[in-house]
Order: sequence, then C-alpha cells, then structure tokens
Amino acid sequence: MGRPFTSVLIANRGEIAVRIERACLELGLRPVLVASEADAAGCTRPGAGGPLAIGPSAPGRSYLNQAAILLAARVTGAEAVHPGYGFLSENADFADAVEAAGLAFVGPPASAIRIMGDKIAAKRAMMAAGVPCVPGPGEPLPEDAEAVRAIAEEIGYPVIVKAAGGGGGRGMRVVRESAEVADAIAITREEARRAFGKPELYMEKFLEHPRHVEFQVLCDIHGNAVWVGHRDCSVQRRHQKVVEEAPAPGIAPDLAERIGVRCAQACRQIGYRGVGTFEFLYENGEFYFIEMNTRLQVEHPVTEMTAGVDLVHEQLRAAQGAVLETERFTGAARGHAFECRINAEDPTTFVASPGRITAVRFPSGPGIRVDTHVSAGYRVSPYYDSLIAKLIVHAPTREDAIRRMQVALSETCIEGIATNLPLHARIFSDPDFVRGGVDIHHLEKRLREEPRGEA
Ligand code: MV4
Repeated sequence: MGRPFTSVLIANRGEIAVRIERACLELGLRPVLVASEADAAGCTRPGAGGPLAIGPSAPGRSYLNQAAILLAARVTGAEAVHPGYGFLSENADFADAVEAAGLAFVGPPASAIRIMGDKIAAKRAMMAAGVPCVPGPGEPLPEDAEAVRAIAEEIGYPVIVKAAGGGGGRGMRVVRESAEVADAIAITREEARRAFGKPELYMEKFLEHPRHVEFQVLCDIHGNAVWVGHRDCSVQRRHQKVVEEAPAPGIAPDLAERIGVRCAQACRQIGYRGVGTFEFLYENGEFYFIEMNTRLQVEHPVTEMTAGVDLVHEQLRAAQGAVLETERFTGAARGHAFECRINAEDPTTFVASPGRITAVRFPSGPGIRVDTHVSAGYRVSPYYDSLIAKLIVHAPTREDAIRRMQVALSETCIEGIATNLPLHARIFSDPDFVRGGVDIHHLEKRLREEPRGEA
C-alpha cells in the first residue's frame, strides 16, 4: 500500500495512454506502453521504442487480459500499473493481482473498488458518511412483490429499480405505479443475473429532471482527503457524455462546500486513495448521491484546468505514498472550462466511423488544450470506443469559455472519417445550453426535435 516506484506500465490505449505517459515523464518515471495488434502502428513518441505487443485487437485478448498485462510488467521491469479508465480500471480482482505480483496499483485499494462496484454497499457507505443520497433504502429489495410494493409506497411513485451490479445506466427500470412493480422487479432481476452475475436490486425515488453533477476528490494513504471541484456532465446521449464543464453552473458555493466536505469525509472513512468521483443527481437545489467512480475519468481535464492540479501526477504520487499537500486545494474554481469529446462517428446517426484520418488540424492558443493520440495518417480502429480527441478550453468566465470553444471548434478539421464536430457546434450555439444548467434529458430532446440540426 503506497511505495516508491520508478516505472509505470500503462494498461490502456488512445488519448489516456498518451496523457498518462506524459505525466510519468514529467515526474521522472519510466512509462511502459503496451498495445494490441490494432494499436501497434499507432503514435509513438520520437526516440521511444514502440509499445510492447500484448495480444490481438479484441479487448478481451489484450487490454482486458490480466495475465498478458502482468507478464508485460514482468518482462519490462515495470514496478507499477496505471489502468487509465475503462478496461481493467475498476476491476478489484485485477487490483489485487497487481499487488500480489509485487507491483503498485495506481488507484484505490481493491477494497474500495469492491465497495463502490456494489451500488448498494456504496450507497450504504455514503449514508453512513453523511453524504445525501436519493430517497430509498440502502438495502437489497426483498423477494416478495408485496413487500417491494410497500417500499415503493413509502418512497412514493415514480420509483426506479436498479441492479446492485449495474451502474453507468445499465440494469435499471422506472416504475410509475404499483401495478408495474412485480413485472419490473422480475425483468430487472433476470437482466441483472445475466449481465452482472448478481441478482440484487435496490429502489430509489425516480428524479424526473435532474442534472448530473460530480465532485472530484483526492486522497493520500495518510488519511488526508480533499475535494477539488465539481463538474456538470448533463449533456449526454444514451449514457455517453458529450460535453462536460467545470464548475457546474449555478451551484451555490456554500452548498458545494458542504457536499464536497462530506465526500472527502467519506473517503477517509473507507480508506480511499488517489482520485475519485462522486456522482450526484442535482434537482431543485439539492444533491443526491448515486454512484462513486474509483478511476480517473475521461472528463478530468475540466477539473484540472479550473482547480490548477494535475490529477495524474496526484494519482502517481498518492500510489507512491506521498503526503497530499492539502493546503493547495480549496474546491473553488478558477475560471471556467469545457470539454468536447470528439468521436469518430456520424454526427446525425451516431454510427461509428472507423478508417484512416487523411488530414487533421487542431486549434491552439491561450486556454486551449487538446488531449489526443491521433494525427494525419492514423487509422481509427473499429475495435474500440470512438473517442479520438478531447478539446478542452479554459477562460476567466463561462461566457468567455463558450466563445473560446466556438472559435476553437471552427478551427478544428478532421478529414477522412466522419466526426461529431458538427454536433458540438450545434451544442455551443444552443441558447439553452449557453444559458447553462440543462438537465440530463436536454440533448436527447433536442435531437428528437431536430435530428439533423436543421433549426
Ligand atoms: C437515476 C435517475 C433518476 N432518478 N436515479 C443513469 C446512469 C446511472 N449512473 C444512474 N442513472 C440515473 N439514475 C434516480 N433515482 C436518472 C438516471 C439517468 C441519468 C443519470 C445521469 C446521467 C444521465 C442519465 C440519463 C438517464 C437516466
């Protein structure tokens, strides 16, 4: 638990592998990159050796192959493993296997990953730490439909049934009246058994029009924990975030402080380490915890820009056992940041658009950041998710940041494949989005109204 190391195997690909490689080099650590067959020809830093081949293109045979990754660490002499996001990043058994191999896992203790992977255990831990949760018991639903109906009456309809093993929008069902309870439970339980191997369900009040607001925390192994800001991730489609911003607009600072402090306290109580994200629904001026993510997130840059922190540096330092410099963090944001996730996909059908990028131009200038692994000639593989770049802007005010993103988007060109750049241009000229504070249904509603952006 927390020991010095001088080399880090990066068990990931794409923009986040590049991002972590940079952080390692900046801290004087030797990065070890691995790649599947599909990624073998991808970008390599000039002068660096190519990545180590770990297997075929299918993720299950490379980036999810624990034995291949541990073997790669052994043959390269890597002393730590950074999992990035996705793939093995929230796999508690992998965290255990890394530590059992004598390596440092750059992430929280496996015990914390395990608690947060069980959404009921997570909710119970948060209730115990005084983090406000969505109304509903922090306990599994009983088998008996009549007993379940009594819980639903107590909460008040509409309610939502969720799988303990779910998360990120998988394994949930809204129930609007008592006649629907029995079927909803039966179907969701069967889905949960099949998808997660875990039939436990729980029930919450269903919030109709919330925003998705998350709090970033940072912890060391010595009992220090701070919150470093919040972000709004409400602009999403089918549970895929499209645009994120920090800070979440229109949140009273004293309320944010109260919530942030509770999140940090919860981290101390569960023995957390490194970076973590508390996901909340925000409705009518109140926060309701839903899930905790125990990994570095795709949208971490908006917090980095507004909190003035390098979250990957902090992760690596925490894993080495360093003492967190708590006085550097206040939770208060400096200016405003947005992130556009640029995907290789059709902007109206959202069908993936793999293929060769023939030409690319990214914007630059004050307050502009591009996190990417692609350049002209790069082949976007059909095997992985379609994220090819993240365009991040930072400016003194939200209005300035919107203008900066509009200009940056107008400078960005990607040829040879389809991208969602036109969708981003639409979002940044949508009056409701520009006003700030749209809910989680806003983008999908807009897309139903104007499927091709004709308005
Ligand atoms: C909810 C909810 C409304 N009420 N829980 C979806 C993903 C998972 N993290 C939790 N999710 C939701 N939980 C209650 N009690 C609405 C959603 C939800 C959602 C949440 C965040 C971002 C986008 C979403 C899209 C649809 C539904």
